[in-house]
Amino acid sequence: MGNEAGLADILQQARLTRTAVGKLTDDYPLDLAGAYRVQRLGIDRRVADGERIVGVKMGFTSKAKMAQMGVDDVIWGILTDAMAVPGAAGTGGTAGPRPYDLSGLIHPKVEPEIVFRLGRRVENTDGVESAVDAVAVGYEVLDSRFEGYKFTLPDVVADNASAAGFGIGEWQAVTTQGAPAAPRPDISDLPVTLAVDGQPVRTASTAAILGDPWESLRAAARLATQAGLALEAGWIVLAGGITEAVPLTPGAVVTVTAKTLGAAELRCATTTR
Ligand code: OOG
Ligand code: MG
Repeated sequence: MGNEAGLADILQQARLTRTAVGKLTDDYPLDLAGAYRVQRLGIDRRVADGERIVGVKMGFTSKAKMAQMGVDDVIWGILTDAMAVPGAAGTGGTAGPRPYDLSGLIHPKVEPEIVFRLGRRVENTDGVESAVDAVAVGYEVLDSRFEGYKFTLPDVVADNASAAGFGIGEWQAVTTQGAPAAPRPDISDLPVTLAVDGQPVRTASTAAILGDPWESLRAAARLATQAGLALEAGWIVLAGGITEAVPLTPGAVVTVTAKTLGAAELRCATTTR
């Protein structure tokens, strides 16, 4: 346990000082269960410092992501309010959101996501779909604390699945809430585009997420049940990157669109460190 606290320290320092470290598994034996304990220790510290848990993020739910990062199992990480990018749904006005500051990050990337919102607490896998009260298109900002994004599965789990930020487009209400047998919105094959400065750089179908993003939600409920945790009312679930993640650069304007769901936007600040 002492060792796990030490590993949480290493990752916390890497994040706070913007200095990537070599993978933990080069120097320490770390299995998946231990890695999740290290992840939790890191989150517990952030909560002790005033952050609030707002949901979870699924990782490696698409082949594109597994291939890009060289791993082959579904994982999860924990999201806090400090990671939320305000104004991602667009303001439509001239006084838009403050540009997103990259200067606190090591080597940020962005990837398109589908996001679920839970209208009630989920304590097991039964009928988790009926707990969803809204879905949206969104994105995730990743920032591995490991040099060159090089990690094994336990490393990336300990590093809270590279979580750094997330933005959510306009919520689309799911009106079937509370009715387990009611049909869910079909989001199984929506075209998704990630554009940088107006140029599409990645496109894919939401089918890339385990065949259907709802599968990722079920996987989240399964992982939560295994971990003895509940998914709380109001939490969000990021279903996992649909395409490979692309590097973020100062001044970049990133737009993620999904047919029928809308768009989410990320405006990066032009200042460098
Ligand atoms: C790990 C995070 C994976 C996803 O959506 O698959 C992830 C990484 O790629 O560094 O967030
Ligand atoms: Mg992701």
